[in-house]
Amino acid sequence: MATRQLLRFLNNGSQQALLAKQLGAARFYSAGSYEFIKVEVVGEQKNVGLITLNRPKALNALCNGLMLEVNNVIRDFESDKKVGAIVITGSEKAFAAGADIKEMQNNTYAQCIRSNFLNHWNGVAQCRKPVIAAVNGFALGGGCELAMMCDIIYAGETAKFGQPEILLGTIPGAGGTQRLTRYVGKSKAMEMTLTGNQVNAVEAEKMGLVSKVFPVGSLVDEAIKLAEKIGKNSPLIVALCKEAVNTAYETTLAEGLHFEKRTFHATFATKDRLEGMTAFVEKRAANFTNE
Ligand code: DAK
Repeated sequence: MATRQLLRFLNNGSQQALLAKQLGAARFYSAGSYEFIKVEVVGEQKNVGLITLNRPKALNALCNGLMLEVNNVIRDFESDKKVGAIVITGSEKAFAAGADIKEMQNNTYAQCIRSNFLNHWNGVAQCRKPVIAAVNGFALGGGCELAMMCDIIYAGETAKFGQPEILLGTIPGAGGTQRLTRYVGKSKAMEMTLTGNQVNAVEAEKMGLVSKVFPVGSLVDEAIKLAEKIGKNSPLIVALCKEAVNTAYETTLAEGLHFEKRTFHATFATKDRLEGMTAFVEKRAANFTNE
């Protein structure tokens, strides 16, 4: 049976991704292949990976299976040379209303420790390609944290961000006390995490959580346009730039500046740096080759 036929035969996205990998066919993204997400490659150049969270009855609550599918697809997009950047979105009503409360309701501490509960949530944050969150509707708890794992957040006018875990008798577990504080500062992070209060798109933009706000209907297109624009640059240099910006969160200013300078120096070891500067001097568009 041909690889694609065999892959279609399996109706479980995670199984498919695993088999696709084993068969060396990591670039198989079939619309109906996943249980909790939709996966497409979009944009004029077909260079943008689009993941749409698709669990509408539960407002895209991030159950285990959904996060496993997201991680698998992120890995596949990472290894697909044609994909320059990735967009993650949800529905107009909800980006995601958090981790699945029903799934974790009866967990015990011992179970959490034994299974290292939800440890696999890091896939998006670890992706080396740029990831853009396009948030319409609710981004609550793990939904807000998933958006913050992305590199850029675009919001639709109806977006609502919040960390309501305190109302459930727990605290954020995937960056709500750490990434949110770095995004918006201590006072606003404390207010949001200690009350569970939500902020709307305009407030989120003012706080620096969101980089731009768009009408609901054009949000995803705008996010794709942004991803396409990033995708025109050298993938190699984009990855270095992303790493350098992220280093700002992990180090002192002096260490970060040193890392940035050395990384800048390192770009002079690439053909794309020479091509970029030569194209400028020759007044033409650069033709990057990822070398
Ligand atoms: N989990 C499970 N089901 C959910 C859900 C969620 N988070 N949010 C909504 N749903 C389900 C509802 O139960 C309902 O299903 P049925 O009862 O009809 O079967 C359906 O979605 C529609 O929801 P509502 O009827 O409530 O819709 P409304 O429009 O009235 O309200 C709402 C929308 C978003 C305000 C409300 O649904 C809501 O408050 N949802 C819960 C929001 C929340 O508390 N989120 C935080 C969850 S805790 C970690 C990683 C992640 C996390 C922790 C650790 N590690 C890596 C360690 C994350 C934790 C969380 O996110």
